Amino acid sequence: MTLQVNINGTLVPKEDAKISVFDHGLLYGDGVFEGMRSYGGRVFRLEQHLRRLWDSARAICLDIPISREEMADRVNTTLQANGIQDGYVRLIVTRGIGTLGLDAHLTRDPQVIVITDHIALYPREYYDEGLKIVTASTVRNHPGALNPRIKSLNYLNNILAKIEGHQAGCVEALMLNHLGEVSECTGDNIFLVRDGILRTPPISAGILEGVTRQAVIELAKEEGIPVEEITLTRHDVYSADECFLTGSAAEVVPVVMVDERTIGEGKPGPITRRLIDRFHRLVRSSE
Ligand code: PXG
Repeated sequence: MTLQVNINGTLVPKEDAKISVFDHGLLYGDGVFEGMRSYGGRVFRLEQHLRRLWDSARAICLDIPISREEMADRVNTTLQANGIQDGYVRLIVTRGIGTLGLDAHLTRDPQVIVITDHIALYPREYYDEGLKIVTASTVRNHPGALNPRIKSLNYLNNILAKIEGHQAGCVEALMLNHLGEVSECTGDNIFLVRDGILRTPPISAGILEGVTRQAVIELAKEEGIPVEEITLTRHDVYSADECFLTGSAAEVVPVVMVDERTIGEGKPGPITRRLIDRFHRLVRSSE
């Protein structure tokens, strides 16, 4: 069965799922998106993802032409049409067709796209043994230039850092903000454990407010693990007992080496393992 893509409320086979070359989403990366996971046919924290999508759209003066309820309906219809239980969902809202100039006022009909697919998960050994990552020289976008809280279609900042990661033989790369502080990875948030305390950079470090990040903070608190959203430096990373990343695609994945420095014991730590376990139980219960 060919995959069906939802474009503006209509399901079309993926071969026919096409957008105009005059769409400002293509011409300028002008639009917003979300990446979400479904477990057992239900999207994990759909409302939070929709809230973030609407917040991102508002921040770039883009009116999403449908209601959140309608968007949620389209997500569920598309998952069902493709018979997807455990999968990946991508929402895209582009600025729509315009002129070849930058002017957003001259565009019309934002395009609303829902793609659902089976997910290509990270290999099992990443979770069992942990990842090795490097710090990218590409600095995370300055919040005053393009706020990382906006999940815009312009992801070149992250892509440039990810290329650096790949060049160093890594699947993720750590990004610092314009002050040299730890911000996040290219498609994941970062957490450290030191002396039993869980630490992660605050939103003010210039990061995306990850849905998985929020879920892990809540789980840690339930487990009685103290959590701090606090400025972190590379020194804090190198001297951490444990490190892990969170993201819709990766879920919770341990990190055991950063810039050739071994983190803690060089294997996934006990708090990381506990939170991975708790996270798996949470997504299965679809909270
Ligand atoms: N930071 C950035 C910059 C991201 O793009 C996260 C953190 C984690 O957020 P969530 O809400 O997913 O916990 C992201 C996630 C992918 C992929 O396929 C991931 C993201 C974007 C595009 C692709 O891994 N964003």
